[in-house]
Amino acid sequence: MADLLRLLLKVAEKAANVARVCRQEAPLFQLLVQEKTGDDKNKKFVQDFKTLADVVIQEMIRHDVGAQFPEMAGFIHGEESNKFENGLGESVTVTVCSTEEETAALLATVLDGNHTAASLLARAIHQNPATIDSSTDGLTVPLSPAELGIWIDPIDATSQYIEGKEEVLQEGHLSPSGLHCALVLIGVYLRSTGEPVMGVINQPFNYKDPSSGVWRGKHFWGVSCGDINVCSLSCPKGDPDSERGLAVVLSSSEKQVVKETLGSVCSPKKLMYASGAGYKILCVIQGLTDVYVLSEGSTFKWDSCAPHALLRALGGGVVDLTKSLQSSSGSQDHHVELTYHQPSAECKGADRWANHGGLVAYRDCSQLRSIIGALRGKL
Ligand code: 2IP
Ligand code: CA
Ligand code: CA
Repeated sequence: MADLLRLLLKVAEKAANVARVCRQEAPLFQLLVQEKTGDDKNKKFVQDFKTLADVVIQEMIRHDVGAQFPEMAGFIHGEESNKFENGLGESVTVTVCSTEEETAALLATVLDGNHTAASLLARAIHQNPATIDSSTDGLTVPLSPAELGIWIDPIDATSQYIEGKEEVLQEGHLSPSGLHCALVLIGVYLRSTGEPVMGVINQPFNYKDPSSGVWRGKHFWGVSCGDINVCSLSCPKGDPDSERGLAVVLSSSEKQVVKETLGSVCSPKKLMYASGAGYKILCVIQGLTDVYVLSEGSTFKWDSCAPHALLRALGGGVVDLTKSLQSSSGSQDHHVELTYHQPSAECKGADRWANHGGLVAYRDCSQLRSIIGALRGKL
């Protein structure tokens, strides 16, 4: 299944192109913002954003993967619903058609007849991205498409994507907010057990060329199945001459008791805040922090599946916080790792796929144990 990995890297790059095109045209971008309603609303936000870019990207990935791996077609899920309502109150189902012209015509109906915008989007969707160097040669992945499912978050950290603050990233430093927090996340899991086995992360706004003003992206990938654990990044080395304590990243909306408790186990200045659930897990993957702790059920399967696979490839993982606090064997217990195949039957809409118990993303089991130990009895 190394072919699947190469395809996912390619579609994620195409997705990043769509995300960049949508931001480049300010008037187009205004058009794309639509409010979510009903059961699909992420209850965490009073107002959530649903953009046509999100829907288009998700459908494009679904289309391309389904075309090359028909066995997976019914098992490609994502955050967005492909029903879109245009300014005239008409409901349009967004799909990727077989030609650029047909896709442009369909998108024009969503965009209330704005053919310029529709053509720009259709071009990005149908364009083959530049080949990306992924060094996946020689990689064999002993899985077959009929045993796999996919979770897509077409754009994670939509609020940062829409706000559009530009930051210059510094090597080795976590930067709390801005366009770089927006990520394309594609995760692959085993249908039988729900384990995440492959993940691709694309960061569309990694670096802006100062002379041309053009944004460049960056991609990350990982495979973890059986004895095969490969990641595009190597496990970050700890600082050898420091007895530094833990570094932790949280959401700024995290509970006060969690902030205070973890503040006391962290080294000074190592309790940090950042936007984007995917970006926070990516910070753990890159070694910009040690763990990401979230005490609420405000993330979903599509947020964690892809980065979870990369962490597993590096020897870490993502556990359910509530279950870990209850489990007597703590982090030794494999049942506390998040899984991706079963909905919560008692919930409706997007909530069926929430990571209800909160989570801890980690690279190192002993650091996970310290976090669980510190939080036990506090929540
Ligand atoms: C969001 C996004 C938010 C995150 C939230 C996710 O996904 O990643 O940033 O909140 O949990 O569901 P926070 O930044 O406080 O961690 P999306 O942008 O796709 O809705
Ligand atoms: Ca998300
Ligand atoms: Ca999203």
